[in-house]
Amino acid sequence: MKILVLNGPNLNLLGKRDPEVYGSDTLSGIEQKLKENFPGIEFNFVQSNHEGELIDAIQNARTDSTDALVANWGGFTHSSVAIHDALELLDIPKVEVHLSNIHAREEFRERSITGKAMNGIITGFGVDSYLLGVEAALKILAKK
Ligand code: CA2
Repeated sequence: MKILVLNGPNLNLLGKRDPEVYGSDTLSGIEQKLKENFPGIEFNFVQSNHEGELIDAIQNARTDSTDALVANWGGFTHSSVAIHDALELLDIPKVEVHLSNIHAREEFRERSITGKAMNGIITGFGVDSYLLGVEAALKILAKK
């Protein structure tokens, strides 16, 4: 079982600022927690500040036997039609996750463009959003 975990812009700085919004875990701490909680799963854990790199990773997942995608698109969540379009061409379980609750913040965070092309969105549970995201992807796979 192979799960691609994509992380968008600025998430490389997690744990270094705004712990009241995003918690105090670093991104590598989140990767560790995923590996500890799901020892049988091979995680391909990627962060990029570049939209094109994220799109390349989505496209590669069409052919490299990735079973599911869990993604925190960061700020691209609210702006990227290009990521949305790439996601529509990827036919595996896709779960969007957010550390913070995007519905309880500024109005511009309310809309998820990428979320329209995902199976669902888990938002507001801190690091647990990632763990729940993997659980959700496994549930979808189990029903296939
Ligand atoms: O809550 C989330 O996970 C977000 O995807 C985080 C994005 C934000 O644009 C989304 O609306 C919600 C921002 C990631 C920025 O990462 C930071 C890391 C350290 C300090 C400050 C921001």
